[in-house]
Amino acid sequence: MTKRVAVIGAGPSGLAQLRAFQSAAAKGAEIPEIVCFEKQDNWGGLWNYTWRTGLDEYGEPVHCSMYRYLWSNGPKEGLEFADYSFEEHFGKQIASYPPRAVLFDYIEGRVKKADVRDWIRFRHPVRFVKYNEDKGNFTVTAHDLINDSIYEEEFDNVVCASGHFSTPNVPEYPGFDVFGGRVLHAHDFRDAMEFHGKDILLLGSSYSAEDIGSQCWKYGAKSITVAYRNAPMGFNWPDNWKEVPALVRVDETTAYFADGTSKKVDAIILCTGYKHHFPFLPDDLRLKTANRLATADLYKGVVWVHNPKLFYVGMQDQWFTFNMFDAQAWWVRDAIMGRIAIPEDKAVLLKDVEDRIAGEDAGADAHDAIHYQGDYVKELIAETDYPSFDVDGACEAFFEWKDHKKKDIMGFRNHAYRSVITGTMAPIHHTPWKDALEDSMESYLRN
Ligand code: FAD
Ligand code: NA7
Repeated sequence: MTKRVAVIGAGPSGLAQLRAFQSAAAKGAEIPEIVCFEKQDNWGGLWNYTWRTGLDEYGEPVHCSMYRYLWSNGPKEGLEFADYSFEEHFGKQIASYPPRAVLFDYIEGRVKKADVRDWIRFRHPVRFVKYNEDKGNFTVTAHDLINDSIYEEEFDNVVCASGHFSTPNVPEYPGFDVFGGRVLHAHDFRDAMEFHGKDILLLGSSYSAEDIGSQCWKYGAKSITVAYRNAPMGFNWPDNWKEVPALVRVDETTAYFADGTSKKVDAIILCTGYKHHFPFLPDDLRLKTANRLATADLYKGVVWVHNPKLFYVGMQDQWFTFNMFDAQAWWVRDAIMGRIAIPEDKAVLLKDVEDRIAGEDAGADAHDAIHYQGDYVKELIAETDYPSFDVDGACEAFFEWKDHKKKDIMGFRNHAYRSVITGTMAPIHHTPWKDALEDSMESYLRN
């Protein structure tokens, strides 16, 4: 009987999994039956933008953490699919930091071409996964939201690709309950225009704080104050942008910081990160990890060490994204299809995890971290037929990107890089990022 494989999520990671199986089928291999469960009504994961926040029309937590005016926060040359270049999709080379809609279109283009949409059951959140010791398989419980019916099916393997930047980490600080303005998490931030002319406070010193602050600056916030817990981001910020030490408390109008200073603010945006959150998995299957490059309990970064029939894709913190998900998905496909053997000795799996954690910990800085993840991508690609590409070249794009940010945090998106897939240089975008207020796909592609 044909194996059955459940894929949870049709974001970039889940879609990479579908494309991996489809590419094997296209080469003549007999592949398992694939069922992808997706809780949203379309594919693309976080890139499937919605104006909604909180709960959706079915009462499900809204998955989207992206916002209007979001442009790629790293060069597209670092994430390009090795089997589907930007040039193939757009018919020409495009500038290096595409807005959200452009990247959505690119993600969608590859899976439309692969013709895998029928493998996906949209509006079907997975409610539970259980391992059946007696049968050696999984029972997946899903909710068909459209017909409001809950049902079970059995699968030989499960690939969890449900993402980990959707369930917000929401700290509380004294006085939030009396503060007169809005307090929201980055997950619920949508439109920077809301903060035009306002004094805003952001907590956090990572990507969300940097980018949401930059959006608000671009669209006319009066001032931006960012409170860091451990270390400031330290960029050369515009005049109306200030980094201050940790928030201590707020009252009705004012925020007070650890260095004794204070600032009257209109709104507080918590850019305090996300949680790996799998409410549909029982204790014996549920990944519990910090947001890091070497996750806990995943052999080769993808195999659940406590039950190697379960796989996770895309659970690492990310320098590499789409191409790393591909490398993982191709590897998982081959493990499921018996082309790659997973060691039977659990001690070997655990040692692999330990070594990966030690490898990450041995790195001193972002430069080492980029190399570390690049090496991981190379390791996986070497073991499958995913098209090999110049991973070191992608690392170089990341190094240049970091350098450009250091030089000009509001100008780094005006640079262009060379594709490591086609070798072509990207054009410089026609309008500097800070002036490109209209960021539709049509406008971006006018290069
Ligand atoms: P997701 O995109 O989160 O997709 C997971 C999918 O699983 C979703 O479709 C969700 O609906 C579905 N799902 C979840 N639970 C269930 C369930 N129980 N049942 C069924 N389906 C379920 N990366 C970049 O490369 N460049 C960027 O510029 C960039 N910007 C980012 C900006 C923000 C604000 C955030 C939060 C992330 C950004 N990322 C960026 C990183 C992002 O994580 C990846 O690009 C990518 O979206 C991860 O893909 P994924 O499939 O692993 O997860
Ligand atoms: P990250 O990268 O996980 O960063 C979370 C930030 O939030 C980080 O600076 C943390 O501080 C800070 N944090 C966490 N808890 C608190 C509390 N309690 N108080 C103050 N500050 C806190 O998440 P991001 O949302 O920035 O990025 C996630 C993805 O979204 C990323 O891949 C981007 O591409 C988009 P710390 O530095 O630990 O002191």
